[in-house]
Amino acid sequence: MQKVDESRVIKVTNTRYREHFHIQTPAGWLNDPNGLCFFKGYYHVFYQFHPYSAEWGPMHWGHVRSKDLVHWENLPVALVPGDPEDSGGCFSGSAIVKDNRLYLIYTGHHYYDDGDQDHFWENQNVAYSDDGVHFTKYAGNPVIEAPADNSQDFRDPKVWEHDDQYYLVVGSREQANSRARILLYRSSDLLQWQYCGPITASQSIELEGSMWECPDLFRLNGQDILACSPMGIQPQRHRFLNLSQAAYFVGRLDYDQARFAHYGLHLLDYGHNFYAPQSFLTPDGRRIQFGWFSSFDNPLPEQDDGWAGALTLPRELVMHGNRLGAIPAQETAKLRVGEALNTSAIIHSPHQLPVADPQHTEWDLTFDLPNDYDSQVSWQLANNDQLLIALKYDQATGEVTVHQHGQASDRYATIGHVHQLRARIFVDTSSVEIFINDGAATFTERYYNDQQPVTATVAASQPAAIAAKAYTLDMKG
Ligand code: DQQ
Repeated sequence: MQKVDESRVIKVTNTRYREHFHIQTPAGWLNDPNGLCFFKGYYHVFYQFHPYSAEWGPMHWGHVRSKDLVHWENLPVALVPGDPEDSGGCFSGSAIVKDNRLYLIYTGHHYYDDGDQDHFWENQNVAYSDDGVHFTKYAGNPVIEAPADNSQDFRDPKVWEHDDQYYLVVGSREQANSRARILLYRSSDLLQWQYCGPITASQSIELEGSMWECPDLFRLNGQDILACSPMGIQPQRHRFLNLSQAAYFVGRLDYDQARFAHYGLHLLDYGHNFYAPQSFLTPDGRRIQFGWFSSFDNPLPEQDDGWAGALTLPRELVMHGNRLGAIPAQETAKLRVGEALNTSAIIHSPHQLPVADPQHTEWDLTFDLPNDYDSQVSWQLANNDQLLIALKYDQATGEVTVHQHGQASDRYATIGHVHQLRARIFVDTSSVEIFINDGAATFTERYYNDQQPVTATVAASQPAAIAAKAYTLDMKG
């Protein structure tokens, strides 16, 4: 088993954009959340990690654990690449507990020796741990190799248990037509896997994508959900505007026929920066998801400071009508270190919400819109020179719009015509997460502020009542 070369590990050189209550690396690069689970009294979160620079590089699995899902303890790197079955990286995967042992199932990434980073092959591997801290790679790796009709893309296994069997889905691209598909495997021991076949495939690259990374299949309120991170979808008016997106299908998995029948593809989050989410079941039966504050379209200024990327807060997935939505996990209340504001007012022209630390604040805003059909209400975070993030709801279009400073275009979610808008907004040093109307829409955003003071302001196009609560948040609290 490879080890981290401590002499090459980088350090954070400037804390100006460091988050206060989100999972981030000690230093170095982070992308997808991996291996979410609850094991021997701790929640575990792993993440795609490059400890030697603030750029994406040979992928390790970084590791944190928590007793309460919001206060995290850094642990030693769980998986280091470079062994024969993960020579080019330990790519994304998932975790499951069996017989008191924690199993990680992850993708081994391999480059051919032609120096071309786009020329690779992938297989699936197992590692295990009895203490949840130290991991051993299984001597019989790989446990799954790609089927003969597969292209080089074959990654991100997500495992679960059903009727005393283990199943996993893996993201795949078929060789013949270059389209995304999801493959299903079954096992009784997590080590010997039987191929069940492709359960569904993209109907068109333009509309549904060429590769579905990080698939996640789970049951919620009597429906089967296939979440995935499609690459290659073309923008459709106000939808699918990011380079890569996180999306889902609602349907039903037929385990015997290995078929997932489903309705159309929907966005999981409408913001600029959300990708590769993964979910798991808490011991009390909630489906909790973490995502990566992705950045494909814009530079990450924190790379100059020796780190990059963060994971979202834990979100509880809920069905909102026949759509999948998310609300902040109830544990986020444990991050509150003080009440910052509790007020109500009739607002019209811009109205500042005075809190001590607007960049480390949870906002809970309820707008009661007047009984007409074209009111607009808004919330924004700004410094003296720049609008950093702005949220607007327009009754006439039924659309919520989010603007992020520096982004070429806004992002949109249609929630329909409502008379009450509740926005729960979590602002950290360089991220904002917005939850609208208990699961109707979420927006996940990064922002970078270099100037004080920062202020939060609400406004309405016609007089509207607002109830505003705010709490200061900190993981150290
Ligand atoms: N990131 C991992 C892959 C996955 C991609 C590599 C998604 O396993 O497909 O870091 O962001």
